[in-house]
Amino acid sequence: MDLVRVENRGTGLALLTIANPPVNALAAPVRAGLAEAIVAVGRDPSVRAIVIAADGKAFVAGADIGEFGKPPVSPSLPDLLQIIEQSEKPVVAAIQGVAFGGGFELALACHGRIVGPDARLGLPEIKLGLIPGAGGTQRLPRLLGAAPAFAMMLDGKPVNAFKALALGLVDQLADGDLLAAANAYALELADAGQSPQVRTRVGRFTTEDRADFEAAAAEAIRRSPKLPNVAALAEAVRAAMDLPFDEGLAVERARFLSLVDDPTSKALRHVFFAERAAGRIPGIGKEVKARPIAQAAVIGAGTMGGGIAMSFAEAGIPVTLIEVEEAALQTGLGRVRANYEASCKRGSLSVEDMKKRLGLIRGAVGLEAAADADVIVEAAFEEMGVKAGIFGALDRIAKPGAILATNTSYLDVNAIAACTSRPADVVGLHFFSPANIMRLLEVVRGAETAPDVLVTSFELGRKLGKLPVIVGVCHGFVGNRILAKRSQAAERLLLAGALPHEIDAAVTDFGFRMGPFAMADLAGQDIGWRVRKATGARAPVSDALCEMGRFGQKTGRGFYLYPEGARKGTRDPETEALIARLSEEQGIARRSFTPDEIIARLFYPMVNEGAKILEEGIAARASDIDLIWINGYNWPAFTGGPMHWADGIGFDRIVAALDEIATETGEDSLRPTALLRRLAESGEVLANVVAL
Ligand code: T1G
Repeated sequence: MDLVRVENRGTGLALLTIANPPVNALAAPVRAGLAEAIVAVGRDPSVRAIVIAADGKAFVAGADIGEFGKPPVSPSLPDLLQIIEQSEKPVVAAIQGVAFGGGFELALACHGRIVGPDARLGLPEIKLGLIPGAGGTQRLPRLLGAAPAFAMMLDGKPVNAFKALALGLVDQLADGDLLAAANAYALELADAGQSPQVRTRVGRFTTEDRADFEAAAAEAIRRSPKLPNVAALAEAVRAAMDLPFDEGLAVERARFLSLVDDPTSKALRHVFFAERAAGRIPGIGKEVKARPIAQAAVIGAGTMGGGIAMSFAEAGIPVTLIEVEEAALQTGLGRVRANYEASCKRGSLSVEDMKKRLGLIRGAVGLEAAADADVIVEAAFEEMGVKAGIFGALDRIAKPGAILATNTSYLDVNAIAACTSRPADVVGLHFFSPANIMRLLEVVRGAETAPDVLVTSFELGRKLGKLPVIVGVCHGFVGNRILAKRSQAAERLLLAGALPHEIDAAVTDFGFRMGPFAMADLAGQDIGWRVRKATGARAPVSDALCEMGRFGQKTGRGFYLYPEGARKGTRDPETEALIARLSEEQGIARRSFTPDEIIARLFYPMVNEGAKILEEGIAARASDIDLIWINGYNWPAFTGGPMHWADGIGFDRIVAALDEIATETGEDSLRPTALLRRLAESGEVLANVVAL
């Protein structure tokens, strides 16, 4: 199939159409096709002007991310853009849908740009750990100025057609026939003998603009010490101001190519493809269609239930929030309103939108109010008896075909399904707190959950702005099961000799926003304590603190001290003395640990548990586990997630370390699982392990 069609319209205009579904990525054959076409029509005396258009909903999604790291294939994108820009015959881009990354850079190298009303233009390379590598850092500042261009490339967000026109990024917004407008504009340029090049735009860099840029660059670099592409972006934009165009282009290209090989970019590109792979549910093909979801119900107006109801309202889906008695319902509705009012106060939500969302949330008392819902999400107390009662009642109340979902974090979804006569309609939808903010949605596949219920759950999850990931039924599914391993490892480390602030510092230096102990104090240790008492689990230090009523921030002290309600804890000598006493009672000779040892002792057991999860088929692929920890627990995305990070460490090292820790602590559960031993012997990586 021709990836670039060439049509000589006989009107003096040549139309080049990119056809590389699904998003017209600028893969090597597309670049070659475009280069050949531009040269060919450039030689054709019957052609006076050229338009570049594209098939499908996207103009061009960018360079082909899958090509990075592979041997380069000519023409490179900069070479192609040079051919376009140097064309004597004017070249105009006709942009519908997205023009991202190299797609927007291609348009900037053209002599004119016409957009349709659905166009979105952006340079999101920063999100891939890169910078624009085909002139974006040199051309965009010439159109916008250095500071606005730097800001746009730093957040990577697109602008819509109207904003693009207002900013002067495009020449026209065609509200009718986009191609006709582009053709007319190209011929107009030809008639005027013009082929205006963005590279020749000068005079945008005022003293004020330069000062604003330098301040923004310094702040951006300070905030992202672990991201080399931020400094590289600043360097490239500075070159746009200080150097002739081609020299600036050379600086950009050199920085871009070094970033392509950087581990942070490889990690972020891994995450990009992981998010797309997560949408593929094992054993379910595209022929399985979702059930229609016109209205929802949420059972339980607590923090989770309220947050879930807010997610539905945000997606424009009417939702009934149900409680067992009026007072609890009013408390829940009050909390939802307070959340919205806080957002309005912050300016992140308009009053109009708040009213619209509140208008979509109806409160009710009694499960009968769920009778008309197409999906019902149970977010009641985390106790099997309570859930069994609710699902038994819903089985009688809910309409045929309604999806019955539980938001349980730990409990057995199959046991809950067995409380109904319709286990095929039962699924776990495990939201993460706060449910209206956190992206992750673990979709728990019960033994009898119907394929279309899973497809509906994924489609609904995306509509709610979530990242759905399929998981199997076990205690804690994937995220919390691995979290339990980290929590046990953290407690073990305290007794072995490390102190809370040392462990938290190692974890935040790794890239987490908070360490495990600061997080426990923030969330409140009493929650985990209650679960441990119910399951007979032990956490000697946390249990001792909870026995003393030291739950964390909410009680003014936990692992740390929070004087006068401070948000940031300070070391608590009493906690440290308690830890030393517990070590002594257990006959453990305390020793110090380096940050690297702390990271290994905390994270290797998590990787081991992830490997067991893959062996048991609880997760479909290693990259799903990465997404769960990045989006549910703030594992730093620039390391790719726990499994991608482990791939980079090497399993010979991890297996040896786990054996050593297991021997030292006598914890046989830390022995490396068979899959890890296999990888250590074969030198293989987890990324190639297909669990299902
Ligand atoms: N390269 C390769 N494949 C891509 C791709 C890309 N740029 N964009 C999307 N795909 C694949 C994706 O993996 C999926 O594949 C399918 O297309 C549909 O994607 C030199 C260096 C455009 C908004 O970062 O943001 O240009 O799973 O499910 O929801 O300066 O895709 O079907 O096998 O996301 O409709 C910069 C990335 C690249 C944009 C469409 N561009 N893409 O969303 O579909 S670097 C980007 C997106 C660059 C230059 C630099 C979205 C989309 P599969 P999808 P969608």
